Order: sequence, then C-alpha cells, then structure tokens
Amino acid sequence: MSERPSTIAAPSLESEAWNAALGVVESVEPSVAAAIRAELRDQRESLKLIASENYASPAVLLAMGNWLSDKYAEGTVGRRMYAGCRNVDTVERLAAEHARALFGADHAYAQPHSGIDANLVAYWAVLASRVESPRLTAMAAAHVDELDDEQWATLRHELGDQRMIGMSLGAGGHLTHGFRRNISGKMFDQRSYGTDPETGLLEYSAVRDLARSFRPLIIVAGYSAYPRLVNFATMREIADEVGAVLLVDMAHFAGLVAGGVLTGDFDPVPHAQIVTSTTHKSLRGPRGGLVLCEAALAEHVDRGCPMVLGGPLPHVMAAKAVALAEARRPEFRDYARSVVDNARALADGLLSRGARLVTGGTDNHLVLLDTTPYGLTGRQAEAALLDAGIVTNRNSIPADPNGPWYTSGVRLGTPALTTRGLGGAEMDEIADMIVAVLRATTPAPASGAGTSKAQYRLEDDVASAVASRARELLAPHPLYPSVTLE
Ligand code: DSN
Repeated sequence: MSERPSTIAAPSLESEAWNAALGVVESVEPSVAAAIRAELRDQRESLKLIASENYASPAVLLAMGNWLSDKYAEGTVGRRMYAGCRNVDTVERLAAEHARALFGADHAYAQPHSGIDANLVAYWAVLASRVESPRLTAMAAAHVDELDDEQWATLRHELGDQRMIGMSLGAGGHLTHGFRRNISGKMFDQRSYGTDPETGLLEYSAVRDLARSFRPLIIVAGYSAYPRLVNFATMREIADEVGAVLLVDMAHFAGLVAGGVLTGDFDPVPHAQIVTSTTHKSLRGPRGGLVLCEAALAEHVDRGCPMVLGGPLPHVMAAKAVALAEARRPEFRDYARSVVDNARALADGLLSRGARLVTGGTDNHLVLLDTTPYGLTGRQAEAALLDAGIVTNRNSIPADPNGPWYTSGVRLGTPALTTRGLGGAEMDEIADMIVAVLRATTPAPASGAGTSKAQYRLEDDVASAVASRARELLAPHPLYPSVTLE
C-alpha cells in the first residue's frame, strides 16, 4: 500500500496481532479463519477496479474487531435506552466530531449501517420535519403506539402523498433514489430525471422542468455510476424554487469531498440541507453509513435508531472515527487528487484505444465503459475481465438495450488501486489490458437457440498474458505490506 498513517506502531506487531487473532478464530471454526486468510490472498492478487470498494487501514480494521460489538446502545450520545454506554458515547461522539470538522457540517450522525440505511434515515428525517402534521410529529417522537387506527391510517396516507425526484438508475442513480422496486419508490410518489441521450450529461434544465411540474418534497442528487461532477449550487437553486429539500447522496464521492477535490459548487455540504454517505468507498473507512445535516434537521436525524435502524454497531462507529481522523490528515488530500488523476489516465488510455465511454470521459473516480462495440453484454465483459485477473462490475448504461441484469457496460473505479499506490502509467497499462481482453472475447451460444447474454469465450493465451501482466503491475505495490500471515 502507499504511505499510510497507522496507529499501529511496528509492522511486525501487525503480523503478530493478526496471526494471533486468526489463531483464536481457528480454534473455534477453522473454516472461517481459512476464509479470512484466503480473502487477503485474493485481494492481494486482484486488480481491483470496483468503483465502490477500497482498502481500509490496519487501524480501521482493528478498531472493528473487539468487544465494543457486544454493547447495545439504542438512542444517541448521552440519551441511550440502555445503561453502561459511556465508551460507546466516546466513539460515537468522536466519529461525529471528525465528520463535522472534515466536511464542515452542522451535524453528523454516525450510526447508519450502510448507505441505504443512511438514505432511509434521511428520508425519514425530512418527512418528520417537513410534513405539517401533529400526527406525524407524534410518530417521529416515537409515540406511534398512542395513535388509534384512524389516526394511523391518516398518517400513512399523508406519508404516501409525498413526492421525490432522483436520478434514474439507467443514468447512474441509485436504487434508493426512488427506484420503484426499492422501499424508497414505495415510500414516495417518485419521478426520475435522466441525462442527455447524446452527451450522457446531466441536464439541469430538465431537472428544473420536472421539479416545477411535479413539486417534490425532496430532490435527491448524487449517483453510483455517473462519471462527471454535479453542480450542487444549481441543484439547490432548483430545490429552493419549488420549496423542496435538497438531499445529496455522496456515498461514491465522499472521499473526493473530504480530500478537497470537490469544492465550491461541487461540494454538496454547503448546499444541501441533508447529505448521506457510506464510509467504505472513496472515504476508505469501515463498511457503514453517515448522515450530515443542517441544525434544523438534527433532532430528526438523531432518531434514526430506533425509528429506522436496528441497534448501532459501536465497533464500526469506532472504526469510522479512526477513518475520519485519517481523512483529516494532509496525506488524504494527495490521495483524493490521485484517485481523480488516475481515473482520467484510465479514461484517456481507454479512449486512445478506441473504447466508448459514457459521457466521453470522467471528472471523478469512475469510468463507465460501453461494452456494445465489442459485441458483449456487461455481464460477459465482467466475467471475461475477471478471468484475466481484473475485477470490475457490470453496470447499465443510459437507455441500456440489455436491461439492469445483463447490462451493456462495466464500471471501473480507481479508489482501491490508488490506495495501493498505482499511478497514471499503470492506468494506461490497465486500459491496454482491458481492451485486449474485450477484443479477445466473443459471445458464446446459449444452450438453446441463439446467443446467450451470459456465455462467452475468451482466448486462453490473452487471458493468461493479461493475468500475468496484472500480477507484474501489482508486485511493486503490495497490499497490507506489514501483514505476513502464517
Ligand atoms: N453497491 C454500491 C455500489 O457499488 O455503487 C451502491 O450501493
């Protein structure tokens, strides 16, 4: 890994700590210890280009594996439903303090277990704060048992009337931004905004038109697969014009905000009333979620558990505090800049070899490669790349002819390989390897008539040559170099 701050003193101590810990696991269930060891081997050997994954530091990982996990702590700091929470209060308070300082937010809530949970907490908080209803206020205050059946029916009706707009799944939005089959699409009457069919770019005028005609309570901005920046100042103007709340899901690009790459109009925190995130993607922390909000929403957000969430995970909040402390260090700014430089180098390398990219390039940490010019579905491309040691995930492209399961694209991201210390020259090499694999892959017949959207053939010599190049590229950049497992 590249130079990383760590609170663990000496490399040999890290090896000793993990070997001893795995020995304890092994004495109870050897197969689990074996799977943990195998996972490190797999991650060390693979060229990880999954845009939503990263490698957390040893300090972050170790903060999770301990007895903080044993504590119930429903409620929030200083206002728990269980006794004996002073140490949980310490780690939750620290995580929130680091998050507020890092992002310049009024308030931070570190309990969500994931990005989906963070979005649900945020939706709930906005509903609870904005709907003019004494009954809803009663519900938000956890007095729901006091409502009779008629009041409850009225409340549910009021909730069902609320409206939201978000980026469509096909344009790069997330399931929780109102996708019909997701709970968010059932909580809200939802409409999607997309991107320009020619350029693939977000069209603010179309968002404005939709907001004016649909009058949503919430406008969701943010994405999982959009390779460009979003102007959050413009999104807030649109929200203000129609009296909506701007909610930004920055799960994918939180590290770029933390690292000072996304500033001004492109930093969501000064513009949105509420911002959600994960902590494990570009932010490089433990698997988990986070909500930031303006002061007016704080009391509603803090009711996330138990209104929306199960009991908090104190060990994960401890790891969030460590990761957020790491992200406040100057080195993290260099890291965030390198993530974007690497994504540009990867995009340029692909374009120069004739690949088609959605929007024609990238301004952030991800690249969306159209696999149709190679005659492949995203699923075929993803599987062929994996055979050659390159880990990606298939992803829809706008107006995808193959639907969300097979798809027509692969999403490539640079946060993980940047953590390992790879740079622009290696990104160009990786672009060459990706194109070599896709050119050497052909769709294979289905078991019935015609061609399957899943079966493929990759030329063996190309697969082995690319896998060998992947190993050579990774060799000078060992993952967790301070850890040698027995
Ligand atoms: N699963 C995340 C991603 O890969 O983008 C989003 O939830």
